[in-house]
Amino acid sequence: MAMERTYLMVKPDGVQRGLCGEILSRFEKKGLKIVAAKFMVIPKAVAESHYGEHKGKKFYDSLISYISSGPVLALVLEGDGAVAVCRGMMGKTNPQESAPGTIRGDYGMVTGMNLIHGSDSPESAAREISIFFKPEELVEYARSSDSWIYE
Ligand code: IDP
Ligand code: MG
Repeated sequence: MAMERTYLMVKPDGVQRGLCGEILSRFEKKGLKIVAAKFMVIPKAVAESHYGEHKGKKFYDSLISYISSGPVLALVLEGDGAVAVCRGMMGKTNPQESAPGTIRGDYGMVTGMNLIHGSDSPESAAREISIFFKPEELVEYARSSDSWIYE
């Protein structure tokens, strides 16, 4: 197994629409393990660091104000192939192109309000986790259900 950690975040539109529980519940039911969670408003400078790869693109300024516009639910989830599994559950960046059954496909209408962020590679995950969480905030524990999730 390739146990991985990924950084996920219910974006401000997801929080305002009351979808935190619904979204986290999907990941929990799938079998992902919660390693860390934090409810916070992202300071502009932190948003700029997180989305640094998009600096200079035409949507960058609106992306930074959107992601800082209200609280987000920041999460670290763990599981076998967690990065790709979670990206699949999120759906494509544009909710209109996301398959029904995915989070963006079920709840979103436009790219600028697409409800959720998820790391796109294990390397991005490590970088993003370190932006939002201190090492001691990542909780180590045994989960008894693991023996019924993994063979
Ligand atoms: P991802 O979130 O699916 O990884 P990225 O291409 O990394 O997609 O873009 C980061 C975020 O920037 C998107 O989730 C979305 O919130 C926003 N974004 C990307 N492209 C556009 C756009 O064309 N218009 C408005 N917002 C965009
Ligand atoms: Mg991305």
